[in-house]
Parts: sequence; C-alpha cells; structure tokens
Amino acid sequence: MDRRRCALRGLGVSLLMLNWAGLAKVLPASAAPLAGARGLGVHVYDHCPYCTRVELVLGWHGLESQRSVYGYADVAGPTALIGKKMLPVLTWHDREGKEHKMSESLDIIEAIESSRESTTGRLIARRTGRKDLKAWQSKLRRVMHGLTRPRLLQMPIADFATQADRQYQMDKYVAKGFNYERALADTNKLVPRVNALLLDFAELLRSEKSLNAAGHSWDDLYVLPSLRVLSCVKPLVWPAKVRGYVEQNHADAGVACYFEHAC
Ligand SMILES: N[C@@H](CCC(=O)N[C@@H](CS)C(=O)NCC(=O)O)C(=O)O
Repeated sequence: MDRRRCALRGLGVSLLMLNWAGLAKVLPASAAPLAGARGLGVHVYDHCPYCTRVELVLGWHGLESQRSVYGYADVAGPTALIGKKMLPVLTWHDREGKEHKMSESLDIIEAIESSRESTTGRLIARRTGRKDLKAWQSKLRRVMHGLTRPRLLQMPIADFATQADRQYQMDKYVAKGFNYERALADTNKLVPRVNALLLDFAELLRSEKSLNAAGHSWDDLYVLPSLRVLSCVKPLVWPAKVRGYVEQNHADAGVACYFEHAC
C-alpha cells in the first residue's frame, strides 16, 4: 500500500534548526540530517499516531517516500531497522550512497521541517499550550480507546492482517487491564460522550484547516492522529467542520482515514 515513492534531491544545508521543544540551537552544517538525502522510506504502523504525524508532515511538504507498513506482531522487521520494535522510522541514502535511519517522530519531523528539499519552508509552529485544547485531549483519551481498539482490528490495514497481529494488540492492552468485550458492550455509553467531544472540538477550531488562526502547529499534530483513529468508529456523528478538518488535512498529505471502513 505505497502511497508515495520517489527520491529527495539536492537538499541544501540547514544551519539553524529549532527543536521540537522550541529551543533554538545551531547545528553544524554536517548535522543537517537530510542534506543530500535520496530515496526516502517511511516505515510505519498504519494505526500508530506517531507514524501518522510523520506522514502528515511528509505529505504537507510534498516529499514523497516509499511507505512500508508492518504487521503488529512482526518483531524482526522493525527490529532490523533500529534494533528495537518501534516505529516510525525514516530511512534514506546520502550523496555517497550511505544508508541512514532515524527514529522518534519528533526528530523525524524536525529533520523534514529543516530540510531545504521542501519548497514550502517550515510549516509547523510550536505547540501553543492552549489550556482548552489540553483539557479536551485528556477528556478524549479517557473515552476513545474503548471505541477504537476493538475496531482498529477490523480495519483493512497491514498492521492487523493476521490473527497473530490482532492477538499482539489484544495481548498488549489486556495486560494493561483493557477488556475488549466490555469495551464493545459499552459502545452505546461511549458514543454520546465522544460525540459531545467532537462538538466541543468544533469550537476549538480557529480555521478550517488548523486549530490556530496562524496555520498548522504541533497542536494539530497532536490531535489529528487521534481524530483519524476515531474515523474507524461508525456510530460517531461528526460535525461538518470537524470532519472537514480531518479529511482535508489527511487528503492534503495523501494519508487515508478509515471513514469508508468504519464499523
Ligand atoms: N517516542 C516514539 C514513540 C513511538 C511508538 O511508541 N510507537 C509505537 C506504535 S504507536 C510502537 O512502535 N510500538 C511497538 C509495540 O507496541 O510493539 C516516537 O515519537 O516516535
């Protein structure tokens, strides 16, 4: 399911990089991680919010990449990349043909943002720390997983293609006290709560495509992947403004949501 393919060409050197926390630091020219990068590869789980935020930023920058999606029970695949089972990972070759691998979504996004290959320049402002947004996110976290975890297993994504992949997800969350049967039985209780939060979210949006009037920021990157995951839950009622925000931002990046497969 490759959505992007191509090579980065002629990356310039970026001297000034702002890290994700917003602290300015000057890196030597050689530290511009994507300088001269070719053949970007993005290694992801489709359902993973950290992976989605990377794919959103790649897409908004118009940087194409070879997309590899791993089964959730596949230990060898991701481990072969960075020595541990954790995604996302970005891979590329430098001008000399040497292969590079980068993990940690924050670092990957910073590398993309600071690359000169993108014609857009920086797109993502710092997180604002909006209290209304923080409060909304913590309410959502408390109720969304009961709806999304069982349904994500039904999505036609490589993450959960095999019984072993689905079992891996279930074992992971059952070990943390999650109960799949109870969660599904609670659907009718959880849906109205999430519907109310979607209505609240419409009030938080200060532009059609971004939470803040000035354009995309880390606020959007923290929220959009959660909303994308919620798109697998059929009984939810999406306010037009919120659905537009989710669909447009993912479409702009070439990242599919789950609306059409919702159950
Ligand atoms: N700090 C990392 C977190 C990445 C992460 O937690 N990835 C999860 C998927 S959402 C993972 O690879 N989990 C492996 C597993 O649960 O087996 C980042 O921001 O990239």
